[in-house]
Amino acid sequence: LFFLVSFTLAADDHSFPEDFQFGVGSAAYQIEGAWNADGKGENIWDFLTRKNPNFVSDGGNGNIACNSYNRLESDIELIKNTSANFYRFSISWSRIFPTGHTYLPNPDGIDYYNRLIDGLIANDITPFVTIYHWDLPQPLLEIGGWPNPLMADYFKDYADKVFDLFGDRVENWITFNEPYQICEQGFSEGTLAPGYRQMGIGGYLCAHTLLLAHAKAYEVYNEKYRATQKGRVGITVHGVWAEPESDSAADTAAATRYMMMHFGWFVHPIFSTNGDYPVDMKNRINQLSTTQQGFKRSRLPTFTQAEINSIRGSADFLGLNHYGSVHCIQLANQNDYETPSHIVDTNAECYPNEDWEETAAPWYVVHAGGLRSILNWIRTNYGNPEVIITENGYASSGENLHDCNRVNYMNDYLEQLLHAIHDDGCKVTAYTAWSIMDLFEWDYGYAYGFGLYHVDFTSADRTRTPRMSSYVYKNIIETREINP
Ligand code: BGP
Repeated sequence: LFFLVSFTLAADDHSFPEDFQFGVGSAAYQIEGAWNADGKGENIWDFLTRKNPNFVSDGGNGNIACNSYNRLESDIELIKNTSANFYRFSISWSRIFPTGHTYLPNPDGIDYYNRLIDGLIANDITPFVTIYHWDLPQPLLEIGGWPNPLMADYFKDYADKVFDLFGDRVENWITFNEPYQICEQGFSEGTLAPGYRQMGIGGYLCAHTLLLAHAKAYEVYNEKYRATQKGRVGITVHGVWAEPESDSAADTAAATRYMMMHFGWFVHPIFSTNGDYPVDMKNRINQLSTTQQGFKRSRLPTFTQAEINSIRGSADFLGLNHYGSVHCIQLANQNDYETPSHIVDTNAECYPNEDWEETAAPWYVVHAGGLRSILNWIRTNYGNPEVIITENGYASSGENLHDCNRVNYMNDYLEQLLHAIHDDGCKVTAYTAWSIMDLFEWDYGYAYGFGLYHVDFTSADRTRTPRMSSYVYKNIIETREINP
């Protein structure tokens, strides 16, 4: 019976709760273009894609992207056409503070975000702002970037100014988008800017500073702004759902380790009661560092008790970016690896199941049940915090205006979300479709897109055309129901 109940929605359960909010998303470097317009400073993506034009697989970069910097009014119109309740976008740090330092502001950059925020509000669209979505000012990389502990204070100063400048109109804040990708991919594996390859070391240092930076920004908001601005501050973490390949104890443990060491790495310190990295993560890295790899201390830095206290509970909601799922088995022959890496530390080999539908983005496969599972994992492990789905979407290539696959994806994931809300009691209050339009994708440039709108990147004005999914989504938002 439980099986039937959980896979067929009762009539009432087809609706989203009355106060549930729907949005569409983007990020500054992926959409704005105008990389050096009106006093904007250089960021790590500007720098790296210029220095190494093939860093992104199709040779793409965000120099022009969707040219949204110059299409502000028409983009607001296009968001309005989806009936979205909110627009999630990010602020380009180097557009408003070209050197990264807050004592040197760029008035034109600040003006751009003021016009964007005011334009959204005038159209009844709530601004939902990501403070940092991967585009670090280049001068701050030159002092080491996130692995440098000083960055926690530089980020605090930046967040403080952002609250001060825009917080009279913005009530929804995300400090960081996807710390795992920023740190592990940016500073350990080198697959995202700045492309530093310091396996099993750089990522942990970066993550440590980033968590402290997040907590400091949260503290500043509480001390200076919360009473008057009455907003909320959260963090967005990328959550791939990991299932064991079989029900063996080894595979089950591998899947749990994967969850803990990707998602829990960041969610645990903020949302668990112990306010620190997951215990298993600490033990494994400590053990491998000191025995197998001959380090005198753990490669994972430690927090002081005061730091733990400041990180624990430092978010009003958890932002979840969810695209796909994996199956895990225990890594074979882990002792063959002499160099440290997060993969060896995790000791799990995880791949999408062959039966799951592929999308145009390698690794993102369709498994809608994974969304319900990860939401329940959050509910049971972290005391059912408020969750906002800050990204979910389907990658396709080409124009694809009649995007049935994206529509099916959206319907299926939203249906699982309804189960999580109505049947399981998960506290999810908002959903963001990634992305409002096709935009620059970090690994693959313009090879595929997630857009509700197609963008013609060969046309000078980057013409936008609505896809079928934009109408379907609009209908869902207006009726607050999925209409398969
Ligand atoms: C998330 C990022 C987004 C977006 C999306 C698609 O990780 O927050 O900015 O890019 O993934 O990913 P990709 O660009 O790797 O296809």
